[in-house]
Amino acid sequence: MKLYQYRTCPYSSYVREEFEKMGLVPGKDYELVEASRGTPGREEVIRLGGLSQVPFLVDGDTKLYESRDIVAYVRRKRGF
Ligand SMILES: N[C@@H](CCC(=O)N[C@@H](CS)C(=O)NCC(=O)O)C(=O)O
Repeated sequence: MKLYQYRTCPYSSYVREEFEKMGLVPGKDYELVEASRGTPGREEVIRLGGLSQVPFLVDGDTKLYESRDIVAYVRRKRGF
């Protein structure tokens, strides 16, 4: 599971915080990818999802842009 994001984006912070509440550890349970504008991470977001927006989650074939959808998806996946 990869979360494309950047530190000062409030929607990205919300997702990171909710992941932390679920006990998910970056670097262990998911990969954090720096995706502020102009970074290779942002290019990947556009290539994979078609939009230049973060946070963006990729989990296998699942690709999600909306922070609330990302949190809801991972909650469901973790059985919360
Ligand atoms: N409704 C979206 C909003 C996401 C959003 O507005 N993200 C901003 C950054 S915080 C963004 O990607 N803006 C375009 C950009 O940074 O190029 C969500 O909840 O995830």
